Amino acid sequence: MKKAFVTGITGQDGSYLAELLLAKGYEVHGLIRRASTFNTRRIDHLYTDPHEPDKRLFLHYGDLTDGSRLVTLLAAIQPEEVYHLAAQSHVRVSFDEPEYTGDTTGMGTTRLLEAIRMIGLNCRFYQASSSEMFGASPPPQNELTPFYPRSPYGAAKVYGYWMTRNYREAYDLFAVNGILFNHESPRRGETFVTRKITRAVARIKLGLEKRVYLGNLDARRDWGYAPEYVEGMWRMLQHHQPDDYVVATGTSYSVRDFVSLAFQHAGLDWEEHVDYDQRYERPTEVDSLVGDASKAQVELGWKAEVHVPDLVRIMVDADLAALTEED
Ligand code: NAP
Ligand code: F7E
Repeated sequence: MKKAFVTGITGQDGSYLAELLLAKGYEVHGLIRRASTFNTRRIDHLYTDPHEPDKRLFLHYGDLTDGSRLVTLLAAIQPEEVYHLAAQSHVRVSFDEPEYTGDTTGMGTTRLLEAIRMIGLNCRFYQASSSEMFGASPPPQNELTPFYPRSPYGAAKVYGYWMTRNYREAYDLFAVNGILFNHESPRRGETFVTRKITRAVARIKLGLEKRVYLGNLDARRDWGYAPEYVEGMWRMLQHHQPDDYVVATGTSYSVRDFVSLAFQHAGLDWEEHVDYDQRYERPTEVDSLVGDASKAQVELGWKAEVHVPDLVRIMVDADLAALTEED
C-alpha cells in the first residue's frame, strides 16, 4: 500500500486530497497543529477510531516552524509521496504578519525539503505554488511567465518555488511545483472572497443579515473548483519526470461578476446588499490572473470542467443547505 504524507490536511485542499488518496487505496498521514479547539472539521468525516484494524488515515501533531519534528515524523512514516500544502495562505493577512508568513509559507518549505534530504527519504514531493507569484505580470500567465509577487505571501511562495526547483536540480529529488490558480469550494475558508460572498448571500436570503462589506470589486481571478485541482496535484506526482505545471481554467471573472452571479442565483439584487469597506483593500493588489494550463492538459491529461457559473451555484446552494440544516 502506498503511503502519502500531507501537510495542511485540515485545509480546503488537504481535505479533498485526503479523500482522493484514500479512495485510491493509499495510507494517508496528515500533519495537524495542536490547537485548544478542534481544527479537523473538514476531515472529521474521514476519521476512524485508531483501534480500527483497517484504518488508513493517521494524524500527527506538528508545525511548519518545528523542523526537528518534521525530520522525526518523516523518518518514522517513510512516505513515498509528500504533498506540502500547509501555509499561512491568506494574502491580506500576509501584509499584517509578513514575518510569520515568511517563516511558515516560505521557510516551512525549506524545513520539509531539508528533512527529506537529511534522512535520505526516497519520495516524490509536491509544493503548493501559487498564481500569486505572477502578481503584476500581465495575463495570460503560464510556466514561463516571470514572477512579480505583490504581497509577502506571494514573495514567500516564490522562495518556496525556487527551493523546490533547487532541491530537484541539486539533489535529484522528484520535486514538482503545482502553480495553482484560485480554486474554491463549499470548504473554502470563510474569509476568502468567494466564500465570504456565498455565505453572505445565504444569510441574507434567509433573513439572518442584510449587508456584506467588500473591498476591491475590480480584481479579476481565474476561479476553479478545488476537488478537480487536487486531482492535478496527484497527476503531477505520477508523471514519469518531475516538472512544474500551471493548473487553471483559462477563464477570468471580476469580483463584481462573482458577486452579481451569486446574488442572482438566490434571486437577490446585489446592489441592495453590498457595501464598500476600505479595510479589505490590500496595499498592493494583483489586478488580473488568467492561467494557461495547456502544458498540464497535454502532459498530464488534466483539464478544468467546472467554471464560475457552476462554481457559484455549487457554493451558494451548499451555504443555503448548511444554514437550513442548522435550523
Ligand atoms: P487553507 O485552507 O488555508 O489551509 C492551510 C492549511 O495549512 C491548514 O491545514 C492549516 O492548518 C495549515 N497550516 C497553516 N499554518 C501551519 C503551520 N504553521 N504548521 C502546520 N500547518 C499549518 O489553504 P488551501 O486553500 O487548502 O491551500 C492549500 C495550499 O495551496 C496552501 O499552501 C496555499 O497557499 C496554496 N494555494 C492555494 C490556492 C487556492 O486558491 N486555494 C491557490 C494556490 C496555492 P489549520 O487548519 O490548523 O489552520
Ligand atoms: O481575494 C478581492 C481581493 O482573498 C481575491 C489564496 O487562496 O488565491 C487566494 O488569494 C480578490 C482579491 O484570494 C474582498 O482584493 C475584494 O483581489 O479570495 P481572496 P487571493 O488573494 O486571490 C491564491 C491563488 C492563493 O494562493 C492564496 O492562498 O478579491 N476582494 N473584497 C476581497 N478579498 C477578500 N479576502 N475579502 C474581501 O472582502
